[in-house]
Amino acid sequence: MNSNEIRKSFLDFFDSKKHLIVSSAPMVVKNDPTLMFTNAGMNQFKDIFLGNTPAKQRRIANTQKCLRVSGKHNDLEEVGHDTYHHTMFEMLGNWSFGDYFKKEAIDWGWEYLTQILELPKDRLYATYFEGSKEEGLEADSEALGLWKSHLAERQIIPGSRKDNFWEMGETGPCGPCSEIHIDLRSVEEREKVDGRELVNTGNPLVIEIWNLVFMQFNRKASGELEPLPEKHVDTGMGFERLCMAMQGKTSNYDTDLFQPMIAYISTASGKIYGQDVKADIAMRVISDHIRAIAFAITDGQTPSNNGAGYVIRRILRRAVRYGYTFLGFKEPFLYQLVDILATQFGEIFPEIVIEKKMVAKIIREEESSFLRTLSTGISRFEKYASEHPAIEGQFAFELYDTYGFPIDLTRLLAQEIGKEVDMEGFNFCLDEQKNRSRAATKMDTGDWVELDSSDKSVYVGYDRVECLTRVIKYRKVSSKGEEWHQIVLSETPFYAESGGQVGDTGFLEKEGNRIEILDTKKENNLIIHFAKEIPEDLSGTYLARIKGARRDAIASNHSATHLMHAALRSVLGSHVAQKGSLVNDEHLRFDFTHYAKMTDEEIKAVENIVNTKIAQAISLEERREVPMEQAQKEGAVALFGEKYGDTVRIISFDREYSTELCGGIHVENTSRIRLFKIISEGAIANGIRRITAVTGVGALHFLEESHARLQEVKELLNNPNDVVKYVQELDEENKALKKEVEQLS
Ligand code: ALA
Repeated sequence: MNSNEIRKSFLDFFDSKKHLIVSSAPMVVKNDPTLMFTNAGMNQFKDIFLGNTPAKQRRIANTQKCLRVSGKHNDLEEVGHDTYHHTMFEMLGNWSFGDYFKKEAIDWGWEYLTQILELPKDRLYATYFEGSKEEGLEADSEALGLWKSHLAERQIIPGSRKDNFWEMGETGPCGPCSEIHIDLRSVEEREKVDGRELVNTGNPLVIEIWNLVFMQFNRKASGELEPLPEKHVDTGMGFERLCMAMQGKTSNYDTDLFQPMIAYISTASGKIYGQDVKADIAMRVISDHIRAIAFAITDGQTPSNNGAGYVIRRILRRAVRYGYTFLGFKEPFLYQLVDILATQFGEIFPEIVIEKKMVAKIIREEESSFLRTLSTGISRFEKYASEHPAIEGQFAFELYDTYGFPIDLTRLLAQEIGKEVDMEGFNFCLDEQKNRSRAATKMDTGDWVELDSSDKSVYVGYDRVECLTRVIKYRKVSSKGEEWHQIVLSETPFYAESGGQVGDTGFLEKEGNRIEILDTKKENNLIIHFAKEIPEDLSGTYLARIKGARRDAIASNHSATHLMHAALRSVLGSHVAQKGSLVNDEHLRFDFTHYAKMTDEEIKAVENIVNTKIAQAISLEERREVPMEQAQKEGAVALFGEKYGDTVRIISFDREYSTELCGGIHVENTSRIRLFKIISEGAIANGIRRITAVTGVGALHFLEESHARLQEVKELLNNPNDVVKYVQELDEENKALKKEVEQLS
């Protein structure tokens, strides 16, 4: 079976077991401060496990794009050096939300592997949780018993907390798990050493393919395990490994998932895969990393200097560097592979096809700039080496930090001229930097103090700006030396930051006492209100009220963003796609794809269209809970990298003119925006432009200020009748005088 057939067989199988097949969530995580990237299929369902959101369907299956390059699950250093770890990989998963549990999970897993895929039973092993005294948890005898009906006892192995108790991160949903491993060694090897001995020992051919997690607990910040309201199943199967097993290969890179890429790299570099250890590693690194980079960009994370963007930049640089050093790629190369990805994955992840031009452009740009740094760094190295007997740790660190040189590259360069790198010094500098950044990003999150555990939090802010409410729970968090209190309310009019729109601010009031809410954010679908000061007793009924004038300014900027988006598409063309957006009470900022600087005429045309729409006083049409299918049929503008549910909210200002999927706050009528003015337009990356604009009072202030500046200039020039003409003459006179002075001197 080829990889597409294998993937399909998994989804078809769980479809036949009454699972709803959903698409992969974006790889870039937005609403969870504990995660940068999706690291497991279950991330998008975390709020269901925690009981924050009810499950709409109790059985779900999919393939999920995952990235394990930061945080608790990080495989980056292994990638390329071994044959079965990846940065980005697909995780096939089936879920039960409070529906079936261990029996069905195990029986169906077995049925799929042995009856549908017909993998040989004697090569399969299952592990189960042996229990933990420390945690006060018993061995999972239920899983053991269930496996006994499928496997001989020698194929069932107890496992420790490390291997058989799965946790998403430091906190969050977790539970005992049961893994399925496969032995892919030759018959002779298997006769020599029993596969049982090699399970979970790091053997590349006796590997885990599927993890069945029985979600039962929430790990709290205190380390305590708290039982979840319901029991769930979360499974994850490594798709690339499954393909290796099914296609009779001994490396993931030998499957049809990677071979087209490796063949292309091989032709381009003139090196044959399988002949030179280092070139092979480089080919594996590139064919792996290009997937992570391209899909991260497609899902909205461009390479940048900090946070998640920096992780992507580091992966890209790692690929460039391996190509440069071991395959001789001195010119941008990676971007050429995007086409192959689009052909291979277009069916299951259509976003890569639609975005491929933009993705390739961004990658190419990054490559060029890093290749320049790389050659500057190499010159720096050569100069330094000619003046010093050895390479000091501090200098190696500078190369690493400023030029993105991994230490093995510096060592390689040193080795070539017979010099040593002071590794102790380098590691010291590296540790120091790690400690610094750890201290800068450290966040201590206290456990929730629950006042009312039975209650759910309801958002009423689309219809109201105030409401009566109660505090459900609160906790203390501290980061970067600041302390905050986070509060969850039973009902709230506060909009939580999302879709580019900032969070609301306002007050909670009870009997003359006031708690000031300084920000509102979402975490796993919970709306969290941020306060500096809270009273000791938070019980009782509060009036929650948002700052109305600020909210009106935000709504005005948000609606103007929609009007401008449509205007940009009509003035510049339908290739304009939103790439980023920020809406606050002062301005709106909008990033979009377009390949040239906008001319003054184009800017004016966009302003005119938007101001005409404002003058036409078009009423807001807001539709909630529209089935996604219908929204698509209507051609509502959706964004890649956004996770949408089965039903969506649609915002239109004249359906023919502007219709977008949006969860934000808008004016009731475009006339409320009053005035729209673009104040800047520029490039932020190759092919991506940024517009900043103002509306309403903000636009008036801008015009007033511009006018005042002009007045000042006029006064400085003694109020000429035509100031422009006057300045032109002044400029010409100045040039003539300069020339004369030059001649004279
Ligand atoms: N969530 C489990 C894992 O990632 C299935 O292994």
